[in-house]
Amino acid sequence: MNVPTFAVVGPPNKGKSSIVSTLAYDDSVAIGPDPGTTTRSRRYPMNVDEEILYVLVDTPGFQRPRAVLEWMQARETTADRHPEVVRRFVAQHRRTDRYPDEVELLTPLLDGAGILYVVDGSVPYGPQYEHEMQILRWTGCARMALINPIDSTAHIDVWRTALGQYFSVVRVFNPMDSDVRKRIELLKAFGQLQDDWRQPLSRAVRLLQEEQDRRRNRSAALIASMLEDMITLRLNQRIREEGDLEKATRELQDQYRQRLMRVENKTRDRVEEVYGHHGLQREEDWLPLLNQTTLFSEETWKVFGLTRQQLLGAGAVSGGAVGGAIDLAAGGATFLAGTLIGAAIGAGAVFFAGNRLAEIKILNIPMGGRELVMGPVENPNFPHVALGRARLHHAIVARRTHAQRGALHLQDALLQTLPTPTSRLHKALEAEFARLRKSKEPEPSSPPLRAAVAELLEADERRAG
Ligand SMILES: Nc1nc2c(ncn2[C@@H]2O[C@H](COP(=O)(O)OP(=O)(O)O)[C@@H](O)[C@H]2O)c(=O)[nH]1
Ligand SMILES: [Mg+2]
Repeated sequence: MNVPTFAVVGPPNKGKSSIVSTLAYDDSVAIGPDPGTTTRSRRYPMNVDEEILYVLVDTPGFQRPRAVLEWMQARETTADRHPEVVRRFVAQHRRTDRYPDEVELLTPLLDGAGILYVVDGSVPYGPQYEHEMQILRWTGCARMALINPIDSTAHIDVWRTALGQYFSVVRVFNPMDSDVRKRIELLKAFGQLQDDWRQPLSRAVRLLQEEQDRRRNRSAALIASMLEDMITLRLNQRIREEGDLEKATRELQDQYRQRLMRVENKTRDRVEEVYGHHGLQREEDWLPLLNQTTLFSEETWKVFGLTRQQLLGAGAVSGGAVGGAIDLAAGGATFLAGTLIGAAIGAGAVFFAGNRLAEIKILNIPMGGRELVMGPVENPNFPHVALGRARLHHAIVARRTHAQRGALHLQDALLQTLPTPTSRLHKALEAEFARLRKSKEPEPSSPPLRAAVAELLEADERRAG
């Protein structure tokens, strides 16, 4: 089996290891701000279902390309002998410490790897790179150049012209910001390099696309079951002593809020794992799902012109339902308009739409005493907010590459890039949410809800690309 293998080579600190990490979907590749992070060549296979689709070889950068080229030129005869000279160079210096990095990076090329030469499009082109490119040409290997615009695209055009002299294919590729579609385009270009790689690489492209669909569908199932868990959440709290009602209510609301947030966080962890990102830190620059100080504060009750005493008092007298009157930010329709979502949540605006989050009931316990019961979530806006947040998180995770090593930044600005659900989809979601709100028992996972969420995630992905 001829598994397409690519050695990523070039000057130090131009993002070679980052490209390996992104294309191999592997966050174990060492990436660092200092040159010399990579000292040995190492193979990183890309697997789907335990099948190796292709292999990336990370290599150290060129250190003394000029001296190496001079060594080779001193032994030059004719072009047909160039690969042989490269082979001799490696053989003669393998056991010396004169050119350790060049020996390391040339070795996989002698074993038949294709070349991905990586340069930085934000720095000017210069003649010093020609030594490296000349050496690579002498290997006779299939080769392609990638321009990584690390800080800018300022010098891309000049690079393109120069690289075109040495490489049959030249592409711009940013390992930090490339969604699956861009990675797949690159793989297709790799297929042009060598005839016998075309077929395995088009198979790789197909399997990667299928894998992406599987990941999206798995995420949709997780998000759907998150919504089910949230909407149907019911919690109770024992009222231990008479006059304890207020304290018990507060505790119950607190617990309720924490449970909702825990469900959201757990779902986020699992979605990240679906995409092969483990133990990510998350940073949010927008409002938490439920903000205690705004949502459960005295001020919140006052928005309704009522005190907690009044509300609870009325409930206790009638012995029936107590209006929780806890409300969630933002109106339903607003949340569905793509461009307005960002404005509403992003600005941190909390306003109350006149619907409660969940009802609190006081029940008599058969053995004596009373308890408070809260849930399911009644606020019709809440599931839309929770879903909008999950879509944003998913969109960011799905396009994160494994070369990105920092915290996952959940930016509200990105919300505005998510498309508005079609009215058909909105109706389907509303019907599902309404059904869940009425359910007395935790619901088994619902295929229509999963399908609706999956459709939304796919639309998000198309929009982001
Ligand atoms: N902003 C940005 N930084 C990059 C990009 N590619 C690489 N880097 C950074 O550049 C440094 C060197 O990257 P690395 O992949 O280790 O380069 P190598 O020495 O060529 O393997 C690291 O700090 C990376 O985070 C990029 O496309 N954008
Ligand atoms: Mg490196």
